[in-house]
Amino acid sequence: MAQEIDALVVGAGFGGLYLLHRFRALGLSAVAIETGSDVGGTWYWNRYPGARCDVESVEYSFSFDEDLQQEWHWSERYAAQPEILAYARHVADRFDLRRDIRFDTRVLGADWDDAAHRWSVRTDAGDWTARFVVMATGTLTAVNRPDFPGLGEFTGATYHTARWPEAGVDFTGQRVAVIGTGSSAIQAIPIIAEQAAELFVFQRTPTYSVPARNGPLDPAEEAAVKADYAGLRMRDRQMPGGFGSRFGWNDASAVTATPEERDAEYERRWQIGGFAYLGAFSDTIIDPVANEHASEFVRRKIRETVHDPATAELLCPTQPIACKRMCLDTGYYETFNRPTVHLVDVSAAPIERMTAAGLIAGGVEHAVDAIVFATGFDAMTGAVMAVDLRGRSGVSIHDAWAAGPVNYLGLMVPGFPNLFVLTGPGSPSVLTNMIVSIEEHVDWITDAIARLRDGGLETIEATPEAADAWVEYVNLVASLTLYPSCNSWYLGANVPGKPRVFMPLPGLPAYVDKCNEVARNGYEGFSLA
Ligand code: N01
Repeated sequence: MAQEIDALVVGAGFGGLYLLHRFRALGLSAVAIETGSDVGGTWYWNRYPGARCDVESVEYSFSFDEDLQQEWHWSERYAAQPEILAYARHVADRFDLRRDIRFDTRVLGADWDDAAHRWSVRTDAGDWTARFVVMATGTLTAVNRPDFPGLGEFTGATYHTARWPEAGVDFTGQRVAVIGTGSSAIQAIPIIAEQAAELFVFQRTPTYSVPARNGPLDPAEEAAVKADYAGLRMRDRQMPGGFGSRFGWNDASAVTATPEERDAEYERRWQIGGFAYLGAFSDTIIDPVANEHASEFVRRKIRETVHDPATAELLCPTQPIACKRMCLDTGYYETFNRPTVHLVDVSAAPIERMTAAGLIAGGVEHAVDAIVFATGFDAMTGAVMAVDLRGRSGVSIHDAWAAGPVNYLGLMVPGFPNLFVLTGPGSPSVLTNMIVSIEEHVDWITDAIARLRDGGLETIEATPEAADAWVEYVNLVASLTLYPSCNSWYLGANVPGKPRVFMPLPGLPAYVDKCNEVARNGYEGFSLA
């Protein structure tokens, strides 16, 4: 017998936690179903060595409760995974959310019942029916593990950064291969290199990385933030990515600046560390000439840091900076000065296969004791499509999204009434401070449900016309930037066979204004019944 509730939330990461809190306050009966054994979502799964956030701790945290943000103390400028997980646990306990979370349970599918106006939800531990379903499944959840030939033949240990053993791994004395050089690899490599006897880094595309300049959180800075936390949150929400207002966005153009002005600004921000670098000039993401200036400055830093000129050259990216997500590091480029660390270029001669002893690339076998897959995710759509969602007339999400994700405001898919996607494709999502985007979406969804209830209505659904126009708009905005100009996971290019569509929408403030305007205008673009 299915259990009846008002709202079912898939996932108990930061999105799921805040949804439960808001739904409860609205008087809804709500339950979150979570595959993991605890809360935390991405911070529950990504336990690889060196995992930490690339948004500063005082900004990568909830703003919805003043007492919460005043009482929590972050120890570092960029919190490491265990501390962020502890924060998620604290939020769950402080707001007594655990009683409505079912852990170690996977949502298998959900079918819309048009007569009852409810979703029938199947899990591997029983069934539910719910008026509303929210996919709080996270954007970087479904693991991408390339299907290399011979994978099963390797006799050593294999790991994926996003499914790291809870007990940790000691690589002391081992020969280790790391496949990938994205954000996860760039954080893990310096630490694995300290332990391993030999480390082989298999690089297909070099990535731009800027020093994080992490360290203990300065008590004076923490006090200043807490003295006006609401002000900081408000200013951050005016930034394109919902964070970084303290370092600001320089309105000047890199193209018209003199070489001296450019270098001074890049250097100033390089010293600050982190994403401040991308705010050096206003046209970095839109003008190829401006972008090349910012890119070349990083290449110069790489060449200054890495002693072996051939290795330095291999580490220098050629795609526009920020086209793939920029990385933050602590000692990444310096790691390649260790005699035990070897960069293997697999751009032209890809990894061919695994063998019992290791892996073959470019015709050379590299014998190793362990292989670390830092190969990323089937981003943004992977976790939503892993659930067998069937909307009106049994239409599957796989059919609805066969040519790429279609939705309105990134929030609702036509033909799937009362089903919301949190921070999904078509919204700013991964281009932002995720917690800000989560709060914006949860507040909007909660308000929409309250509006239905107050109006004696039962369903809300995006119209196909509004969704088609929205997809066109997202593509148009992306095409005005350099984001779609390289093979990134933003485009789905990292997963063989995935439709190539630029998924996130650049520009948080304009997006939030649009969502609020839609709500003010009686949810235009949605049909309410
Ligand atoms: O994954 P990625 P990630 N053969 O997709 C390579 C967030 N995050 O887990 O670029 C050889 O970025 C692939 O090569 P290429 C953040 O948003 C945040 O590192 O496709 N190589 C690439 O180098 C980030 O962007 C934080 O040519 C193969 C790597 O694997 C996102 O998560 C920390 C390959 C995958 O890099 C994903 O990051 C960590 C193959 N067959 C993650 N297939 C912070 O907050 C893939 N690769 C700091």
